[in-house]
Amino acid sequence: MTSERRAFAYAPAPESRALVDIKPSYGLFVGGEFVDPADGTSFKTISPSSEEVLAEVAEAGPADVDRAVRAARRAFTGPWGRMRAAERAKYVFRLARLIQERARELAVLETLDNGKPIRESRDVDVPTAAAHFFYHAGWADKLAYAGLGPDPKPIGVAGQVIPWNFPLLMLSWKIAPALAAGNTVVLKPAETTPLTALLFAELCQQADLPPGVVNIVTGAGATGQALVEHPDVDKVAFTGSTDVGKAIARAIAGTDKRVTLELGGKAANIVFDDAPIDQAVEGIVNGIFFNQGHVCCAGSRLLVQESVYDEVLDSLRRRLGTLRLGDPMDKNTDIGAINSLAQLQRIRELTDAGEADGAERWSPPCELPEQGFWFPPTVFTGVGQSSRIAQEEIFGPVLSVLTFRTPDEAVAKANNTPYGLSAGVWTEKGSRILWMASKLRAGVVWANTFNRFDPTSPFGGYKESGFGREGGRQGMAAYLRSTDA
Ligand code: TAP
Repeated sequence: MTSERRAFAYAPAPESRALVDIKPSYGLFVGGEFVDPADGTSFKTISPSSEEVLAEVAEAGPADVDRAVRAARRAFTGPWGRMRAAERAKYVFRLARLIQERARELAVLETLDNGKPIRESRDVDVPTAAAHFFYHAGWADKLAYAGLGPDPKPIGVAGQVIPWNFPLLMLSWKIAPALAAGNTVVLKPAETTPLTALLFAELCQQADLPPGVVNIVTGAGATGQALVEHPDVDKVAFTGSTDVGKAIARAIAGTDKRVTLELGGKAANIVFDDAPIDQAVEGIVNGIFFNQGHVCCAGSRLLVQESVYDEVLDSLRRRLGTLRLGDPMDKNTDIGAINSLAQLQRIRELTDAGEADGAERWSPPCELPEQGFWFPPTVFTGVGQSSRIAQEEIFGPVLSVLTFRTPDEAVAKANNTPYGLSAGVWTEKGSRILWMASKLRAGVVWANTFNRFDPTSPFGGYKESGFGREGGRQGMAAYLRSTDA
């Protein structure tokens, strides 16, 4: 750190760790209670910022997954399936309230297990998770308005597999609509971030949710595979990488399982020369450095109109010099730890490939802590369209900058990707925003903002970003069977 920066350093302001009671070990949550895995195996979950072991977590094998699916089936054909919709709504609402009541605890636990800054888990992840439960509670007795006929029915048992980047939030995207529609669920969190899902299991107990409505099976990829391939799972909901999404699609092809796949992205964040530059720079920073860039819809490709290239890049570099990287539990921290060593190695490999392809790497002066997994905010300029850092999802705090001259060229470059999850457009012209939105092959197009999420708004991709939507009426439809046919 330079002496100039040290002069303006803030005093540390860590959130209290005492807010959470992490147990030394956790079982699987099946049929409303915590149980030991059939073969007794377990794995450790660590804090990525310190490499400290946080807890020992049970690893579910096929017999455990089967037990969880059977518990979910019993609840579906039993109390949950027979319950009046208005009663079901009360449970979903109660879960929303409990997330709010225990928000501090959930935020601290998420930050410890994931490495993301406490400011983000406290101000974004947890409130948005609660908002998903509140929104979907309202749907439970209004399914006739989902656009699937007068009396749509739940699908049955949902097998849900989620990634590590927004553990509690992705859980809420999965569980809230499934329950509101009358399904029961078995959810597998990511191996590196199981703890908030296990605390959510305690909230289900606190809410007196009938046993088996929500089941949580922890484990690695093999547990997820056993879940999605289980013959008594009616609906598969997966969020994760495109490679695993393709494997799941192959595995369930030929079955009558319903499926939604929310996969990777390589979003273009497009800045025109008439954009409010200061605002755009904030949007660029939020687009790629929020959550260390571990965001499926991250604005990882910046497309800048040539006439404002120098102005945007100068301003961006100045702004990046003010970002604070370090202890995720410190409320002043902007950039936390990379979630795992494996992810750090992937970021290193791709950024090295970017340099080998001839792009120029830049990072602000930034001290990395010695313990834990860290990567500095990084900007690549002179990036060719075919370079790996322009084509592949890095899933880290790394921005690839390209330029364009005309709107047509911006559209062509933005769409030159196998993905199609999101995009951003920065311009003062409303007509240009609408024109661009109609041309961009992306599930979400943000105008003069980036990374905004709302449970009422459907979210999902085109092309290799997957299919199906989460949020809004479209998200509800993914958990319902039409009775029209
Ligand atoms: P993945 O490696 O695909 O893992 C996602 C989940 O699938 C994890 O729980 C993983 O278990 C499990 N899994 C691994 N192999 C499996 C298999 N063969 N069958 C069933 N489940 C399996 O992704 P990730 O690295 O955790 O997450 C990053 C990816 O998620 C990025 O590509 C990102 O873009 C995407 N993502 C997309 C969205 C949306 S909404 N489109 C949102 C967030 C993230 P383990 O972790 O235990 O191995």
